[in-house]
Amino acid sequence: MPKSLQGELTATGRKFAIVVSRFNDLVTRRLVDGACDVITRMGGAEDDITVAWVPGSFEIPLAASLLARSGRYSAVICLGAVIQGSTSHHEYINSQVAAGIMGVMRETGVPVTFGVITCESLEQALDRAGGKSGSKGVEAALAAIEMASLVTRIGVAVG
Ligand code: INI
Repeated sequence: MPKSLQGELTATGRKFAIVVSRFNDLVTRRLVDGACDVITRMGGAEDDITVAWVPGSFEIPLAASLLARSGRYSAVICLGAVIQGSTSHHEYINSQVAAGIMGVMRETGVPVTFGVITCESLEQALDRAGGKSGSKGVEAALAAIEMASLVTRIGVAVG
């Protein structure tokens, strides 16, 4: 029989950090609400959630890195909304943010999840922030909860 390892969706007793961009905050405030809601529904305490606001998504990786390195959090949840405008600015931001967040996760060993919406319009962004297409905030928080548990279980399994 193969030995199976899976994270469970319980946030009880865990501390989470959320890094969120103030740019497009009509959207990102909803992502934070969705993430906090799911953490508390899975047994986490509101007092165990720290929310760090950064100016724009480009600044997310630095704050995520500092929080992950602090050793205080089971996972870091990154939230933002990059909306395609009339310039190519968004293209530079998108590629750097995704790579930056992945780099923080690899370098620290702390789960860092990606809840940055990338889309063409404000309407699409709102759809993905608790509207008709679900919530990237909820998705990123669920992934953080599951990965935090999995990291603990892998630690136990490999001694
Ligand atoms: N930041 C975002 O989070 N979303 C955007 O859509 C966006 N656009 O399109 O410009 C954006 N720009 C700001 C950027 O993230 C930095 O804060 C800025 O360049 C300063 O470093």
